[in-house]
Amino acid sequence: MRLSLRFIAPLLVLLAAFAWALTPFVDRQILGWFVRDLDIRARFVANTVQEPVRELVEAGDVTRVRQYFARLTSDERLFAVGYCRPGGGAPITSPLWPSDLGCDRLPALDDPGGRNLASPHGALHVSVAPVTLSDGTTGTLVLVHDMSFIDRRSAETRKYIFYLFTLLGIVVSLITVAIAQLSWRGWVNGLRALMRGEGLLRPANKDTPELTPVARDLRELIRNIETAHRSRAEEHVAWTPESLHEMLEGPLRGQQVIVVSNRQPYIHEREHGAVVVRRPASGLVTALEPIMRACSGVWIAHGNGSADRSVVDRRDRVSVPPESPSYQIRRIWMTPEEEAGYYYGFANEGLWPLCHIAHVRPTFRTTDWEAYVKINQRFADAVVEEATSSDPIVLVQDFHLALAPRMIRNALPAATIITFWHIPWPNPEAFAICPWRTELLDGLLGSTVMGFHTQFHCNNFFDTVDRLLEARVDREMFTVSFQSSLTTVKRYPISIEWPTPAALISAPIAACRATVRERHDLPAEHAIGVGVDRLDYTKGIEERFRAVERLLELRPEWIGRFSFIQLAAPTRTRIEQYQDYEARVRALARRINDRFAGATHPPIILAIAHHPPSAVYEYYRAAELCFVSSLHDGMNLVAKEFVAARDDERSVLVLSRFTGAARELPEALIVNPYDADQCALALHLALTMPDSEQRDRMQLMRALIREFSVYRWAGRMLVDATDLRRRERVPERQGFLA
Ligand code: ADQ
Repeated sequence: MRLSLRFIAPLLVLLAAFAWALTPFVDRQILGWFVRDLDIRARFVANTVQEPVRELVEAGDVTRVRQYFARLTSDERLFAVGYCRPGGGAPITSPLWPSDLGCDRLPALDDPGGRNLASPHGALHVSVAPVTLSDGTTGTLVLVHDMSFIDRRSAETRKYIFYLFTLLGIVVSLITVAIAQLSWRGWVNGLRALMRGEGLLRPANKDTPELTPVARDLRELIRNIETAHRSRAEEHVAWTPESLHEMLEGPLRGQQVIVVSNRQPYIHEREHGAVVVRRPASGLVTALEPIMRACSGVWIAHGNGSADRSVVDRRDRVSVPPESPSYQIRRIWMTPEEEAGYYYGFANEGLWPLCHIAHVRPTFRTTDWEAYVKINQRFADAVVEEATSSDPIVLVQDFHLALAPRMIRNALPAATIITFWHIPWPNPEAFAICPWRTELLDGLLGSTVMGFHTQFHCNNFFDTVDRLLEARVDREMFTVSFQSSLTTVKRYPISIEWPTPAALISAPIAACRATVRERHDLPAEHAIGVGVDRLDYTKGIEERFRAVERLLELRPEWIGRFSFIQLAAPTRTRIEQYQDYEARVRALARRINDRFAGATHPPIILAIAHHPPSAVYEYYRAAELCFVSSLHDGMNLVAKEFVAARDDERSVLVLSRFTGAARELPEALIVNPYDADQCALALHLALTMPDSEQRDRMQLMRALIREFSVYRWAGRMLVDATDLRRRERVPERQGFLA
């Protein structure tokens, strides 16, 4: 309506002004026509009455002349008639003769047009005609016409002009509004198509050529926005929670985002009768929570807390974060048997060792597989229930949910499913051990995008698909085409929060050094190495201890002057292999300490516990070195946390080459954890490294983590989701054009 008014108002104003300007012209024109009519009429009347008037005048009977004139004025237009004698004097007139019209005020006889005269009776028109007498002299016959009818006609004409223009205004307005609405709709549809990206690939819409210049500008604008977002992702510009928020407010405005992971971002536990909320220390939660907060999404996860069931609503949902609820956790429940089969069995005894190749045999049981299928379906069903549109963006996390992408795809074909595999992907020979290898690959290829930490893992995935499935692998375009759907396989290296939360690095380095040494009864100058891991056989904790032992063998000067503190969080303790591993690690630490029992301080300090993040960071800040010796690790966040913790730009990272992190942090001392001599040498090198070299290495590693934070990891996935969603709409249009 407002749009229509914008058209109609100026149009009406213009028409009114035009009518107003036109009226005097029309008046003048009408007056001219009527005056000309009156002159013709006057000549006609004069010609008709000339003869009788001449006879009556020559007869000298003034009374009869007057009577004759009075008869003539019975014609309604003829107001008065008079005769001026050749010699002048008062005219002989009909009764209504205008008093101020004397014979001396008449128009000239040779003037073909008459003269207009204002009188108390209204406007009058005076015209004259000669009356030639028998003595050769010429009198003047004066005909005075009433012009008031012209005023009446003029007023009527003005009225008709008004009606005409009003009608014209209404008709033109209606036509204009109808055309404007139609064109506007066409424009809006055209622009919408452009925004969806259809016009970006098709240079111009042939149905709406008028959109071509707009299309050009819009294409440029969209390209600029895309470039800005891409450059953030690709050109080392820092991503922040705010820029993630911008993405969701901009290109992804109004799109629903659903995260699916086994681990939940908040756990409700019952402690001493009261419910407490815990936030597990997890890079995943740190990265995905800003997205969830910004789009009020849903996070679907296993409810494993002791009070989880008591706080959810009828639909198993709870609002989080507790301090300012902005998104929902939808909890999935499972029986202890289901959890044993799906989580401990198939995921952690089967897939975990299968993918890590850390010399622990994977165990595959049919009952575990059945539980895995069932629980994946439960997660997928929850996604479908939570979806408020047919095309949500679904972020599926990790190896616990390999089948869910296909199950979600079957129910929501238009969904954008981004699956991230947090652990390594092995070579095809190793993967082929799994009895359900094709089912797993099929499940994962339900994804729109499949993400790994490194290109090496992407390549292994390509090789596996190539070897085990009838699929088309395009290594140039990084895609797999399987059962008429396309999966893009990309590298998204995960990282940590930057800047590091102030609470974690608030205590000064010197204070951390002093506190840690005091806690373990070590002297002020005692050198410390630190290791922080879940107590998992893939983390190479035994290899690490052997390297420390070898250091003391090769460089005995460190005996009693160096201790390695290992923080080890118990994990998957129900699984036998993990119980064995813990026993082996404890025994090894004991043996090495016994071997160097003569030293004033033990070489290995083993603290098996889950430490709060602030305590972990205190150790990072207190140590001379951090040793990450994973036998195989998707990324390894400990390496990045350690570097981020060292804002003093000192200390050294010794890093296994079998971690994803080693590809991003070449300034660390990169080692093969299986080579104890090499690792021992690296430890010695770290302990004796000059400050300037420590600073140079730290600065480079810190710069990388600053730019490639966990927000970039999430942001790049969202950028790709945006691009793919736009492209996915194109085939429908191409079909339409064909
Ligand atoms: P994880 O195998 O768990 O992760 P990692 O990336 O090192 O390995 O993350 C461990 C996290 O747990 C770190 O944040 C660390 O601080 C914390 N942590 C370890 N020991 C702890 C302890 N004793 N007390 C308290 N906190 C402790 C999987 C893959 C990795 C990948 C991540 C993220 O195996 O390769 O980097 O996912 O994708």
